[in-house]
Amino acid sequence: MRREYDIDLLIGKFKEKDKIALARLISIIENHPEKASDIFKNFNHIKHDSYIIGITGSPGVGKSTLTGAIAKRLLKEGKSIGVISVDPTSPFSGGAFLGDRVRMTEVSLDPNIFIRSLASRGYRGGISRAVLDITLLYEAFGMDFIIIETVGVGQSEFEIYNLAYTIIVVMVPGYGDAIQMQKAGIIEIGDIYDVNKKDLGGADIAAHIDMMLDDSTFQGGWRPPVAMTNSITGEGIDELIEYLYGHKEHLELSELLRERKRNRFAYKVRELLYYKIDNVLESLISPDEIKEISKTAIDNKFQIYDLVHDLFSNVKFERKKDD
Ligand SMILES: Nc1nc2c(ncn2[C@@H]2O[C@H](COP(=O)(O)OP(=O)(O)OP(=O)(O)O)[C@@H](O)[C@H]2O)c(=O)[nH]1
Ligand SMILES: [Mg+2]
Repeated sequence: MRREYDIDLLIGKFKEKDKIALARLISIIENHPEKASDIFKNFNHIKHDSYIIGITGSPGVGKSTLTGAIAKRLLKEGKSIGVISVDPTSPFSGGAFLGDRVRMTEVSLDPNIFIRSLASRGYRGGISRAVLDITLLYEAFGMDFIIIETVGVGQSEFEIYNLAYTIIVVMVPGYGDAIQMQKAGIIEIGDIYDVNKKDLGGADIAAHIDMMLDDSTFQGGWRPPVAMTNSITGEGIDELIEYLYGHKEHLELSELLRERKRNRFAYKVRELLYYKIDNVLESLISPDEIKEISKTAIDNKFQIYDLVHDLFSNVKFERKKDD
């Protein structure tokens, strides 16, 4: 078949480190999740591990600019980098691409970096599936580092801490007080905190976070450091990179990196299972049955839970012998 031939051709070029082939394969996986297994089976023998960094924070705090600054440093060390920017403001993929490209212009021209922006909605199988699959493609491509940029904590459609090994939470001067941060769940998820836009102040917020961290206990023995950066001029980036390597080493020396890798795949496995169960459910309960109980529910709306319970109780689940 012509299409399969196309994929083989792309895989061949991909293995020769052709970035256009990488871009094409990402598009195929985004738009045709059912082809993912066909594509990934070509990489079974690849053992390469990329180190995955998550950068998160409210809109406009400078995540993309910071990603560019971090990438610039890592590129200088001869590392290769794959970036995934999840942009919630863009209504469609591609729209985000230009904006982030502008913010990362300097580094985007380097042959050792590949930048992909995604809108946070509108992907078959969901944004987290798309992001995870792109990280797998980056790993197969041989990227040393992967940086995932995403807005927000706790409210985003996918939770970055399931996918990344080191999480950098970015804040800015005037963000608010420590209580707000605690409420937002921010103080729990960071491995490193960064107060960006230090040219606008921010010593007070950095001190606040430090104080709160002093009062916290840490599983695994890592006390998150607090950095201050100006990601436009690059001030403070060296220190941030030091913290990054420090955390990476901490994870590598303990069992924690394995645990984070396990988390990443547990997340993926659960996702794939949900997807399959969804399909099974469709085959077990017909749209007519759903229509039927919906009709009943119009007159007996307070019984909706019982109706669904009864419908579900009547479903026969059988595990196939050869599964
Ligand atoms: N003064 C100052 N401005 C900065 C700094 N870093 C980024 N900016 C500016 O802040 C604005 C937002 O930067 P982005 O990098 O797009 O922020 P973002 O967090 O990626 O934004 P979204 O992806 O839209 O959430 C831009 O105008 C940047 O130039 C900094 O250290 N100091
Ligand atoms: Mg951005």
